[in-house]
Amino acid sequence: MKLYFSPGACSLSPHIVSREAGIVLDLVQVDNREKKTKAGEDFWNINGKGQVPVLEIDNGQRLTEGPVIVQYLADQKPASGLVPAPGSIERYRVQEWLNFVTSELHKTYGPIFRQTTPDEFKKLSKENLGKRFDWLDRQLAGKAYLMGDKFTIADAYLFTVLRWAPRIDIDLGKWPVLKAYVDRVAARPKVQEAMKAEGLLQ
Ligand SMILES: N[C@@H](CCC(=O)N[C@@H](CS)C(=O)NCC(=O)O)C(=O)O
Repeated sequence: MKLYFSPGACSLSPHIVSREAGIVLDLVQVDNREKKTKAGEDFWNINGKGQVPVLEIDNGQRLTEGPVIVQYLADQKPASGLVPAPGSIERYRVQEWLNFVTSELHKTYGPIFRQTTPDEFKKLSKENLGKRFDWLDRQLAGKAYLMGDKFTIADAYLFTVLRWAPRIDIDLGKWPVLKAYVDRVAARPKVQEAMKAEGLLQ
């Protein structure tokens, strides 16, 4: 399988999941500004939405949307325990987290990163993120990971978007539980591997 990724972008989440699951993927780096792969392919032909991540599965089909890709990958290796069984209430809990991360966190960052967004909008978006972080800090109190003791695909995604906070001048130190959570996930050997492979760590 092939993963189209851009270093440090939301594609880091399926990248982490693949390594945690023991799935070896071919990594195809995409320049998200130029919309070209490293080999010079037009990325618009790979994904008409022009966004990473894209997972090309072995029959040539392409899957997009990070929260779906991570479930697909983890379902290939159910013994990894990265996602609860389909149909179980725990699976819906993980999906509840994935949906929260995608709609309440991930998509709030986008306009803050964009140079053309008016400052007032950026300020409001940062305040909204701060409110979500207040809530998350309480949810994670006394837990190692979102689902308890076990690292799941939802943690790979949450970690990926929390990593962006310093880039928009949000200091996670204001939320000690959240900060400890990010450090805990960052210390996982497979997470380190993925970050090194993307050039995010020495
Ligand atoms: N709904 C998509 C969003 C993916 C997304 O926002 N990708 C960003 C990187 S984090 C991207 O490729 N942005 C480039 C662009 O939109 O031009 C998903 O959840 O996978």
